[in-house]
Amino acid sequence: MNNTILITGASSGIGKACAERLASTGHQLILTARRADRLNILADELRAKGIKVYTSMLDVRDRAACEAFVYEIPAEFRHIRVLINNAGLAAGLGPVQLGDLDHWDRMIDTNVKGLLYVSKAVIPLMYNVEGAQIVNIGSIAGKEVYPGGNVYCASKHAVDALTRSMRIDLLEKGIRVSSVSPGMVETEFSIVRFDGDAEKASSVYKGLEPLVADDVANAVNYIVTAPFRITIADILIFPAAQASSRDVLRRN
Ligand code: NDP
Ligand code: 8X3
Repeated sequence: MNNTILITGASSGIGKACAERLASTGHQLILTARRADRLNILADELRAKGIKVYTSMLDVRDRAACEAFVYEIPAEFRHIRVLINNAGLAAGLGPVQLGDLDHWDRMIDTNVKGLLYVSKAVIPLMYNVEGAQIVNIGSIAGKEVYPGGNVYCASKHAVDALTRSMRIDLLEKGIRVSSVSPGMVETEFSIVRFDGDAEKASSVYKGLEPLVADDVANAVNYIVTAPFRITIADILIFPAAQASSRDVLRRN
């Protein structure tokens, strides 16, 4: 049976770039997200290159849907070697005292609970798969905090804690657990964060060259293609113009 890579949030940005990059590893792909139209376009492009792809419209916040999704995976895709927990978002940026509770729920439900729901449902399919591994997409926001980042930073600190905890818990099952923790990557992330305000989103990257999604996908590819004797714990990756959450060099 062929080995499968499952990517959450594959309709855009880093998840989509991972699908495109990892298509060359010889795995078949399971691609999930809420926007099925986008997944289908991507899947057709990959199938045209000879890659076997299964797509599923999945909202990772929906616990029952995560459980049902796993039951529905076709037999030929069930040998899951790699799970990439990428689906995530920031909603808003501002002081906690002015925080929007719906934003908070959305970030915690997606970034933390969604990652847990998907992992809990998928992990049993990874037992006895040689070289099994989970890659969580963390963030510099999971290592540091910055003004107005409060709940997003907390959710990514939770991803960091879960990555380290899962690595310990899954040791006995032979499942390696890694994270990739990027700084600024220009995707739809800031457009989502600022509720579709494209001007505000582009100002985040003004005067610097941010990472592109493919830079992160290359880091994920390094982890996924490493020899099975290696666990890469974490890759922290910045644009050259960034040294920490708050140290960014902008030129006009
Ligand atoms: P994008 O907005 O481009 O992509 C986010 C992806 O997550 C989309 O495919 C979206 O799909 C999916 N997603 C969001 N909510 C859900 C949900 N409830 N259920 C299923 N899928 C969901 O942003 P990025 O590619 O930048 O973000 C990917 C990951 O990278 C996130 O975890 C983010 O926190 C992290 N990250 C991003 C950085 C950046 O600067 N861009 C830096 C560090 C980390 P759909 O809407 O179709 O469901
Ligand atoms: C996204 C990067 O710096 O906006 O996780 O938090 S940052």
